[in-house]
Amino acid sequence: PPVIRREDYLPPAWLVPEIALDFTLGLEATRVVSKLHVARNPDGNGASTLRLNGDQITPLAVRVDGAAVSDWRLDGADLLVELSGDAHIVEVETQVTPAANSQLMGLYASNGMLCTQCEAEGFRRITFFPDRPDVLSTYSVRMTGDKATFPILLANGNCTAQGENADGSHWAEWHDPWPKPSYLFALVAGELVSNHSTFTTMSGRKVDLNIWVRPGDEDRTQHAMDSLIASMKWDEETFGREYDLDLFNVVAVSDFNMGAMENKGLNVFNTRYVLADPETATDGDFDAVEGVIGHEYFHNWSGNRVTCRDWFQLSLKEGFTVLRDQLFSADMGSEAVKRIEDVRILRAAQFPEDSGPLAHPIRPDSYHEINNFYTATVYNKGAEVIRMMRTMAGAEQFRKGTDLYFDRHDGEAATCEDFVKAIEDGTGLDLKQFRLWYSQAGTPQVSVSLTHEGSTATLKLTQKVPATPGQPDKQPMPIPLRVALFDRDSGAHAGEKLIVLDKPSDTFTFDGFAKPPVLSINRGFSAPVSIDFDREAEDLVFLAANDDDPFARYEAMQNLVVQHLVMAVSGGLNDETRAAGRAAIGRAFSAILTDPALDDLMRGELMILPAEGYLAEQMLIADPGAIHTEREALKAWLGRECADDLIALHDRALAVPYSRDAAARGARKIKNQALGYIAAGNNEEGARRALDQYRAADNMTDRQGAVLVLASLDVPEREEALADFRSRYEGNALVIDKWFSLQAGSFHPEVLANIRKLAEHPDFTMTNPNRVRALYMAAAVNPKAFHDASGDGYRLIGDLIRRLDPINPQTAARFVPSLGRWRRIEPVRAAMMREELERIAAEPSLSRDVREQVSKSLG
Ligand code: HT7
Ligand code: ZN
Repeated sequence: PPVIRREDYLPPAWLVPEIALDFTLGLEATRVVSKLHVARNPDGNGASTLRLNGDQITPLAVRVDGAAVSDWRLDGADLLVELSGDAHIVEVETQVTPAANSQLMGLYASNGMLCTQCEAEGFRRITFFPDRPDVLSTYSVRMTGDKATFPILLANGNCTAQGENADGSHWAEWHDPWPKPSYLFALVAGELVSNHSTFTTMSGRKVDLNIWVRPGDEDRTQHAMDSLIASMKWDEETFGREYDLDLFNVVAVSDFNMGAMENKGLNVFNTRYVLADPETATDGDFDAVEGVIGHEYFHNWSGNRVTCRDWFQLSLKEGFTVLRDQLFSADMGSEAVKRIEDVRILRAAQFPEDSGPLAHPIRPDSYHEINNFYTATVYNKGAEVIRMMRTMAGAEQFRKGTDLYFDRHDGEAATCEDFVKAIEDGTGLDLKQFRLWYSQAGTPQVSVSLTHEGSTATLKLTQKVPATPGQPDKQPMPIPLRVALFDRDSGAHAGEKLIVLDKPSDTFTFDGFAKPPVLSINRGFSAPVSIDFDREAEDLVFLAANDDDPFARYEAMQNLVVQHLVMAVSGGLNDETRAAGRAAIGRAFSAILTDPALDDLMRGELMILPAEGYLAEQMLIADPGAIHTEREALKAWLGRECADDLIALHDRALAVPYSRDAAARGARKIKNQALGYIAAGNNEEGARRALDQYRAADNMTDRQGAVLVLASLDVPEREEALADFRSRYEGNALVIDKWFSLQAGSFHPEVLANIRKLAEHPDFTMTNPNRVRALYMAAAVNPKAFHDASGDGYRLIGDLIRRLDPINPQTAARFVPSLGRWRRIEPVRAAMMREELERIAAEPSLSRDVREQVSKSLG
């Protein structure tokens, strides 16, 4: 497949200021008539040929200015029409088969209803169109369908007319006044019920809000509605952004490739990010609903009103919108905990991307398949890059920059460069060198040393941006680091400073220290870098107990454990140093368990051990077996060493009644954390407590937490809990997904055999992405299953990719990166991972999605 390059961008030859779409709906066959008002683009190349993209559709009729034409041509999947003048009306008829659309791109059937997914290039699977984000049109949509099958007919914008026909069908017309690119088009038809509310905007306009779900699900929509209203208010207050239509619809569908989609005025959501009640959703699920509802809503400005010029600019809308949703969630709950969670996600998903064969800058230079670039780099690192600008400018100045960006580019298809320029102009920052963050891939490594002489502490920092595929040499980037130096005796510091390392190496001096201070660096994770600082365990214990920056406190605890486990895995510990290392960790851990000044949400966060994947990232070549063994051994040791405190914590938390307030959520978090350690230290005690917790549970957080622990144990209580869980939630797809995930993600000795059995379970299906992810993504990220020494875990994922690719290539391709990590894994496993990739590569008809990921991974 051809490579698409950013530098080859050309403006479109033809624009489409208006489009009218007429759908005759059917699950098996839907007829589409599109009427395009096309106009020659004064900034285009003047070509007389109109190129309309298509994908697996054929033109049934083509008319130009009302007259049928026959001299149209197909160029691959695209339709070419010759036009003589500067403006024409081009009509094209197509027919699609939604029920056969297992890719879930374009128009497809889900659970008896029809819905669309057009980002990035799905619109061309519905009708022929210049399917690129810099062609903006106003859309009018007419839908006709059987009233019994499709009682609700929705599209973007406002409903302008509706009526009934004598044959039992009915119709509706929708008009969206805001010009938009085709990827934001949406249509939904089916039997739906809504939770309705209203929101009055800051200028006093009343907006109707609906969350549409299948009948029976409406009782689980209130949290989504509350989150939507909170998002609308927050965006007005924080970014000055007001909603711009009289109606905002959200529809939940059960078959969806990603989390949700921000179609103008008609967001389509994976049910997973809409439906939540205490009985079926964990606290984490509630938070995810709030975050994704916010994210999609915020796109109304960052993505829809100002869209992307081309798909290389994806981070323009996604990075910025992720930052906006992170700030929103931080304001809705605990800022400290949210920051830690976001960094954990970045490290788990983005750092490995940046250090592997699929590394790319947040603004990529080329791609084969754009679906492969909806990555943690574009989204999460993109957000971090914008967050750094905010840190350097300060929140108030940053807001001036974003106001300018929205004003300047409203109604346009913009670039990342436009964004940076607006931030530069609005804040007064000089971002010339900072732009490198957009073009250079790889996680910068900052080496730190701190010396002390007289009363002066000298901080020496050196940066290195590692080579990545296609980018062997890198330039130094501006790295904003929030630092504080603690006095050892008082446990306090004289104030935090922001320093910017923009050279390969630099020194910074700090006066007034009689004794060597303790350095707290990259506080709040002010830069998405990895810090290399070899320091005494006692300094980390000090920071874990005293740092007033919650992220830095968490980081100290993580570093303490990472340093110890990396040494342990590499065979660098003897009995004595192992005991000393554990003792230091034990002291810090026990301080966390008992510190009365900590709130439980934060305490729960601090109790989490670094993930095995993150530990592997710290090593040039990792042995996943050794990492697993050492980490589990440390967990068990902590479970035994701190047993009394853990049991006291578990008992205290068990006594807190269910509520959604922060204290009760904190109690549930430490309850599950404590249970995990208790079970690691003493399987029988853990199993007994877990089963009691399960039986007494009146909410999903407690229930899932108990099953999570039991699923990894080889005890009789395991079967009881798993069987009860399944029968209790029979028919609830989202909870049955959990049932699959809990088993596939477990550390049970037979986990791989269990996964193979689950794949044969009648509730398993390859056509529902949530179910596929529930089983197989849980397996792919489970180091015990995936890295099993037999290589069967690699085979499991390789087989999945080959079987899933013809059904849903986009979802299949998302499993490739796990195998692509082979270069960083010890040689025996690496060879087996590579072999799996080669087996996939040998398939004769791979999708573009999987082909690109596999060949880059082998490359
Ligand atoms: N902007 C949306 C991306 C998305 C998507 C992309 C490709 C294929 C299917 C998809 N569904 C949603 C979601 C978002 O980031 O807000
Ligand atoms: Zn998004």
